[in-house]
Amino acid sequence: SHDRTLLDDERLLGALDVVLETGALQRESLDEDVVVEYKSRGELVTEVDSRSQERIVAHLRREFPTHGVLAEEGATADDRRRCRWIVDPLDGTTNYYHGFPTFSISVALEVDGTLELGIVYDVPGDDVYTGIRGSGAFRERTPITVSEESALERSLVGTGFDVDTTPSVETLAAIVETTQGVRRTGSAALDLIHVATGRTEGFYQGGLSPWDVAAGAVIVREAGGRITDYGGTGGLAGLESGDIVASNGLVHDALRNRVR
Ligand code: 2AM
Ligand code: CA
Ligand code: CA
Ligand code: CA
Repeated sequence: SHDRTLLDDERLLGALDVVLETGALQRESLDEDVVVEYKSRGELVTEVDSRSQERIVAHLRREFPTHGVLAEEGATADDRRRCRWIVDPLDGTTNYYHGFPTFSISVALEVDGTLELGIVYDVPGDDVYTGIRGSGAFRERTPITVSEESALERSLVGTGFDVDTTPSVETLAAIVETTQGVRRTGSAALDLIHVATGRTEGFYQGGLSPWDVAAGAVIVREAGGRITDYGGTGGLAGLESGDIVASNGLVHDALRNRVR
């Protein structure tokens, strides 16, 4: 996997192989019928989510026996240790279940309460995005940076909403009326990658969990962008509240002021 990233960091490389292998298994099973359970009308979990998580978590625990793991599908262990991995084994499960080719794997490492590295694997696109705090953000071996657009009216903005609760249609209307367009991909981790690569100027979504956001947050910051909660507080505030605004920095407050 060394030839997939410029970043020569043993923690990153120790997690990368299992992410790529797990993604390959997800691609292979995309057109198969998979067993699904419903957490709610809008939230599905498939056997592929569970299998992917088991594979990734088992590998991380072998490779990094002193680290903890916080992962979406319950198999959380020792997540209060100094170093903990934050794992979403399949981000965009509704897309995956429908065969809609937009989903990802998101893996981050937090050390002493600071997000140190992030891996987001665009599985259908077979592109791996990485970031390490202080060392930059990359698509494969190419550095990525956020967009230089400073006007919200010339911005493309990503969002997502929990279909089980009423999405804020007022906010959505305000964003539609003041931007060039809105995109809803169904994978929050990939939405953050779209900000980090400059394909979109910003992204907002409420009700997210740490595993949706942690890896993408490192990559957005290292690409020159900004990520906060709805109130504008950075650090881990967005991760803790689950309400996120990410941007190229230039349109951040203009976007944030329209999000309620
Ligand atoms: P998931 O696919 O891992 O569940 C969809 O808008 C994005 O929001 C996805 O990243 C999805 O992650 C995430 N999400 C978080 N909570 C959700 C919920 N209750 N229902 C649907 N998607 C949710
Ligand atoms: Ca889920
Ligand atoms: Ca997710
Ligand atoms: Ca998931």
